[in-house]
Amino acid sequence: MSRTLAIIKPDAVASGKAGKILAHLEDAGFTVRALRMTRLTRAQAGAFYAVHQGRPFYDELVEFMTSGPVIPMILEAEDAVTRLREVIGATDPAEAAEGTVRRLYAESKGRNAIHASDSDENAAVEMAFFFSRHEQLGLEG
Ligand code: 3AN
Repeated sequence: MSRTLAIIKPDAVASGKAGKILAHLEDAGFTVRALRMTRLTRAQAGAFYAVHQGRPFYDELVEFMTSGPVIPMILEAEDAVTRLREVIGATDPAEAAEGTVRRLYAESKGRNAIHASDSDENAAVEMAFFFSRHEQLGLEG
């Protein structure tokens, strides 16, 4: 078993799709190990997406991610990172496969409903970004 970080983004929270997305992830075989609702500051969103700094969509991305509450969560499954990327679909919902979270619930490439870590290394960094060591250690069983 391994773990990854997902974030239900402000568009999906605002449109009342958070529950459906959570059910979709559980139905796909993920166990929720930690979850909270929070609102990112500009500094936090900027730091989270630091790898995209300088790209044309960076400012828009930070603006969007701070526009309302988000729901970060730690999900567990076999090959969690790879499996979750499959379940959420391509960045652009128009290109996402049928039945994926983004195909079902995302509005656009920018407002695309959900984030998922793209590697085990980034998953570790991103889980630590939202959840304390204490919270992560208390998740066994
Ligand atoms: P993914 O979320 O599928 O890993 P990345 O890592 O390429 O996609 O991009 C991170 C986030 O940046 C995306 N989830 C999306 O919200 C935003 N983004 C990426 N490309 C664009 C774009 N061309 N226009 C607007 N926003 C974008």
